[in-house]
Amino acid sequence: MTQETSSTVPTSGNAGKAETSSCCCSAGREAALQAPACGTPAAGNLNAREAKDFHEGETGAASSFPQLQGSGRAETGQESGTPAAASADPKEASPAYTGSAAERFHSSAAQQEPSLAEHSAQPDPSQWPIIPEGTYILGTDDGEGFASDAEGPARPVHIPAFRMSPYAVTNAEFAAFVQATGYVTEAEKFGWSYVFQLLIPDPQQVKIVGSPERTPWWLGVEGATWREPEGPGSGIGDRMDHPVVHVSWNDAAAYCAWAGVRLPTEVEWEAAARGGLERKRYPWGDVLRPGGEHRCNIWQGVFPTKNHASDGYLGTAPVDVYLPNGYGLYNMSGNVWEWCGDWFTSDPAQRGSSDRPEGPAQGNARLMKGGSYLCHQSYCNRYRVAARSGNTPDSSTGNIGFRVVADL
Ligand SMILES: [Ca+2]
Repeated sequence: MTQETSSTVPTSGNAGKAETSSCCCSAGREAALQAPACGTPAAGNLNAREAKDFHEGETGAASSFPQLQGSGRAETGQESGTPAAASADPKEASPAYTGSAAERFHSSAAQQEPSLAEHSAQPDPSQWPIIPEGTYILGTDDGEGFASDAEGPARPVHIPAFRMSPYAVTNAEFAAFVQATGYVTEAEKFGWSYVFQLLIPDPQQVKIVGSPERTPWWLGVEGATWREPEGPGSGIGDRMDHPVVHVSWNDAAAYCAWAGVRLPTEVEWEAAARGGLERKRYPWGDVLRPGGEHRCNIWQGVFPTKNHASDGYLGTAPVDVYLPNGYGLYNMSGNVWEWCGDWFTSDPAQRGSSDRPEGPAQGNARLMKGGSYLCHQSYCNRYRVAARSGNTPDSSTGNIGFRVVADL
């Protein structure tokens, strides 16, 4: 595999904002995201100038919207699309999803509007698994880890008991929040959000307001929101049990305030993700696919052009697919990045530790854990439990969601 190195040095015009990291599989809304966590030429985000141009380009542009039909579920084995081209992974035999295949995949799903009236309940933490008080070995010295992300060293951290939602917050749950409060997300206020290129049936039919120069697979789609994840005309009617996406950290915090819960700290998230195991790479052990069985929704094939989706999903998956970990938590690896409460830092001395498990007191990016459906070992191996990334609090993409916790 190609082990990426990390660069956490900002480019220019961002003095004092060096502690910002963005995985190559995510994208930031603002200029603060200048520091690519992945050191490949393709990684990175908007620099200050690009971001300025980006936002200037948003205004006054003509609109041209597609009529997408949305579903995040790739019906593997039922596609009649283009056969897979040569794969980097000979074990992958499923058809590859290209742009045209994505169109077929989308058009195969029934389009429905979410029925907000059906989802009016706040979450009930009393039903959630308890993560027991204890001293957990967090971080890693794993050779596959990204030292420049401050994944290491492995160290003991004492954590009081808490409850964690077994699932990421779903579209249904977020709809209940919006129904109760009338909340408007930041993507809705900004008027656009980042969508991964292969999820857009026809990029020529959507209004692209910009794209990060070094991560061109992220397209800023006008009108992309949690309700319409691929832009106007798409929908979540058949994705109510999928994680809500296109929600910023600020949106997640607003949901928590309404629901009487909070975002986990990084150390809480990681201790929970480990599922009672110690010093393991994934929530279930050290082998990605034990017995050949998929345990998470990531990328199979060649990033970023061919996703064989042999795990069953091109985009998001329902929050309860695959086996849970030892604490009964689902999809702690893959599917969507999950916002944590901490500020991100790439300084090991400032990250969560035994004496400061809540992370740094301030920063420019909020921490994310878990990786997403875009992660691949060859490119962004951040679906390991110790992996970490960050993004600005107002950023939103189609692969960032969140999960919540409650104190006992
Ligand atoms: Ca997948």
